Amino acid sequence: MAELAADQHVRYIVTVEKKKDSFESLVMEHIRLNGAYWGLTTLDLLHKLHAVDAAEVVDWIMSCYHPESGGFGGNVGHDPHVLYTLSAVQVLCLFDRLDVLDIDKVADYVAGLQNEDGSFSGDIWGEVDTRFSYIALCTLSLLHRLHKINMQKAVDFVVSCKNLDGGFGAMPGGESHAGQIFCCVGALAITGSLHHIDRDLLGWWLCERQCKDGGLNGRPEKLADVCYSWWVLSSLIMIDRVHWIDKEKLAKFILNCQDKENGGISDRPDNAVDIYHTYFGVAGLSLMEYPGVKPMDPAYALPLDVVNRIFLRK
Ligand code: GRG
Repeated sequence: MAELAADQHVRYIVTVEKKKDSFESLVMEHIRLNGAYWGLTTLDLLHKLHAVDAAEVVDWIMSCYHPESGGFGGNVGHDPHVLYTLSAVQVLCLFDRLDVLDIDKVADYVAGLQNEDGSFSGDIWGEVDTRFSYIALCTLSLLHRLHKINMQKAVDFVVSCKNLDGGFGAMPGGESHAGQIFCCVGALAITGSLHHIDRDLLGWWLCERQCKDGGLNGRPEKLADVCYSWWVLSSLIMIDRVHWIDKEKLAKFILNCQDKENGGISDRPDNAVDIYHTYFGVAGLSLMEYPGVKPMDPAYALPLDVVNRIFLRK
């Protein structure tokens, strides 16, 4: 089996960050904070977080903060949204620098996006999606502020998005999709509500995502994509059914998507690499206990030592 080209991936991540006028940097302009989470978490998983200047990163993160609302934008001067707020909190967790936050202000921003039916909007414009339920619960939990929301209603909304096939969609009645399943299972794991899941039924749907090439897809009839290594495996781990996947075939698929010379991982073999698939490829390998990669927490999507530091120190 091919090996993980860890040094090349580290070099790729550090250079993407520096090449501000590259194609990848330009298309990621509006989601830069999200990209920072993907890149920096990958560096940490590969034991190389020190390859970047922590103080510089923290200053930049805080330049995306909106003190009036308490939320973070995807880049300097961009509007606040829960997705970037979670990324900011996650990156600050990586560097153990939550101390720079006005924690109650940030938590109030997130809690203020909860709707009457328990769902969460992504920002003031109101779009509702189970992604935002997960993001809100994950952020508030990392900040030790879950008590600021109506947790029962938050759980009830997620459960109302469960389908007959055992999966979950973006809204009640929405098609089951591995990305949304991660969000709903993660939300239920964080709130201690996994008993709402039929583990065998969902485990069966999730393990059917493994394609002949060893990779995982996000829903029936679709092509495998490296990112589903994370969305599917993390969900299977949370419901204790990860042994239903052929891990060796999946690891081989991920490793075949590497650019072994210049670093980076793509969605499928021979495609162009990007930072999103590099993160989810390495994260997937972490969930399969690949040697040299730090273990990850499947619910918080952060290295396990970072999550332990947050919850054991409290
Ligand atoms: C902290 C890891 C972490 C996540 C934050 C944003 C978020 C919460 C979760 C997103 C979950 C999600 C919906 C992932 C799927 C992303 C994806 C590859 C969508 C592509 O959808 P299609 O329809 O692709 O283009 P398929 O593969 O179905 O053809």
